[in-house]
Amino acid sequence: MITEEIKRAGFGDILARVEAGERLSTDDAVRLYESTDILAIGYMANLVRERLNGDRAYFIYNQHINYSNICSNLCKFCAFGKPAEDEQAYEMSIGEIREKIRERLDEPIVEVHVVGGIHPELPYSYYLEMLRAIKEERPEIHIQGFTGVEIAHLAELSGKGLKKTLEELIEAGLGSIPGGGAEVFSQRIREITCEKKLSGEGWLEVARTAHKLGLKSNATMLYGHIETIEERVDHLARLRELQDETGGFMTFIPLAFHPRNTEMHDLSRSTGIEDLKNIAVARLFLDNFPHIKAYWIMIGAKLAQVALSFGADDVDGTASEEKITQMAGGEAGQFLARNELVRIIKDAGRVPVERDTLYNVIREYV
Ligand code: V47
Repeated sequence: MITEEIKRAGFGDILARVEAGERLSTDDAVRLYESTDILAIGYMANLVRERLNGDRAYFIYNQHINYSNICSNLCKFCAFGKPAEDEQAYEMSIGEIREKIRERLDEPIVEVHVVGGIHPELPYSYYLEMLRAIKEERPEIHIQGFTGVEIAHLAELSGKGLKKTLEELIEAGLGSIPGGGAEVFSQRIREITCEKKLSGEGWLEVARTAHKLGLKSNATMLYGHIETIEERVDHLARLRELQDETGGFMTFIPLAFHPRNTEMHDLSRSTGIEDLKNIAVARLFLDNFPHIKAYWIMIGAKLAQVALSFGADDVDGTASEEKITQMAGGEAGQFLARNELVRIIKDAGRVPVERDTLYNVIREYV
């Protein structure tokens, strides 16, 4: 019996808490991370996953627009951001962004995921115009845009504070906020890898302010570089605490560090077990997050399939033209057709559910 094996692995007490629906402690999370007994951890994560989401596995028909890679933060783990003078630097005009939306009007896209670097020169008006232009081209589309780091930058540009800036972005068409920019909240990690970036507290403050305005958002954690297990658990604990306060997070997405073309290129890619463990521990610890995403672009479609039995209930979406992972050596590809996503999910024994950004069901593929 698997439960006997879990007890033999030393997790009898954690299993009892999971079965009783009780919250896990930070010590529990550290113990889980330290273990290599992936089947024991996965079994428990799957119990929570099925309790919350049954057999459903969500995906979305979406489009990514990375409007510019020019960035003044230049984080050591990032291959996407470039200084303005770099030969690979680019920025899209509002006209080019319109064209990106127009090009795909014949596809049933429900969400556009818009993120970019912290551009030193683009004015605040560019961002408002971008939102309005996307909505003009495709009024019904949901714009999930601007990481907490970009939003804090926009608040500085506008000089109007976070709340007012968010209100203006919402007015211009912003529908929700993606989970990027969280990295690892630890000040130690930020000083070494991204010293110019918004602090962990700053990121959490953007999420708090957004949630209070009724805007939903996601959260990520970039793992597999120089962070310790304790720093991962601290990151998750801070997210769980804020979620208790606001309830505004929809999904947690662990992001596997890709070293190629970054200043940290001497590090190795995470292993499959590490990827699964990050998904499973997140599912077990973040008891107040409705969804855990296995982002296939970063961990590959095959491992995302397995992750659907290790705590994940979402695989992201069709996602063409995503650049952040590609620039850092991602090999999973940039586009999966809807029927491929459906096949991947069905083969994993789950029911594919096409969703919109806010997890309203568009279609179930039974
Ligand atoms: O904030 C940067 C990460 C994030 C690398 O909300 C890297 O549904 C791995 O947050 N290797 C942006 N990761 C992407 C993101 C995201 C993606 C998909 C869905 C959602 C969502 C959010 O990518 C950045 C950073 O943490 N990142 N460089 C790298 N070399």
